[in-house]
Amino acid sequence: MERTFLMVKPDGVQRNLIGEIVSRFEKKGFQLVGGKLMSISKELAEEHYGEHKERPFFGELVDFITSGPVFAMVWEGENVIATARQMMGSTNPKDAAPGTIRGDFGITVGKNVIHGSDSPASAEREIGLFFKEEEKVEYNKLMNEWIN
Ligand code: RTP
Ligand code: MG
Repeated sequence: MERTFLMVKPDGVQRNLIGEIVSRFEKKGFQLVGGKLMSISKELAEEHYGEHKERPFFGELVDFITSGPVFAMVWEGENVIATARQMMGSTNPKDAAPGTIRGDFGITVGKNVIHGSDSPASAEREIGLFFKEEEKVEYNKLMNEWIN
């Protein structure tokens, strides 16, 4: 079963959106595999966003993601990587459709509430960066029979 890495960014935590965001993925039918409130070190931030290190906004991005706690999560389900990206909406909230997380709660591209892996390779890389093996929980939910 596919897994993805999702993270409520510091703005989402400060604005009390953890519950709302977790709730959307729960109600959709995905299964929570791991979740924790944590601070991101500068080193972890630079590694996580390494693909953007030559971009002009890289410094701001690292400063922002380390500016307060984040809520890091692993979610599992069929096509969860692409579906979670759809549920998040476009990177820039001004282009994000109403009904998406960024469309409903964000205004500017810098503070766009949530991060989600953009491919199977980045999901695997990011889950490995943020979660130890023992922090991921294997369990069966009877409810899955009503979804899949
Ligand atoms: P994320 O990685 O955070 O899930 O966002 P994303 O895939 O939708 O967008 P990505 O291209 O990976 O960009 C990472 C984050 O960098 C910030 N950004 N700022 N000032 C700018 O033009 C600009 N462009 C991107 C955004 O906060 C974006 O989420
Ligand atoms: Mg990205």
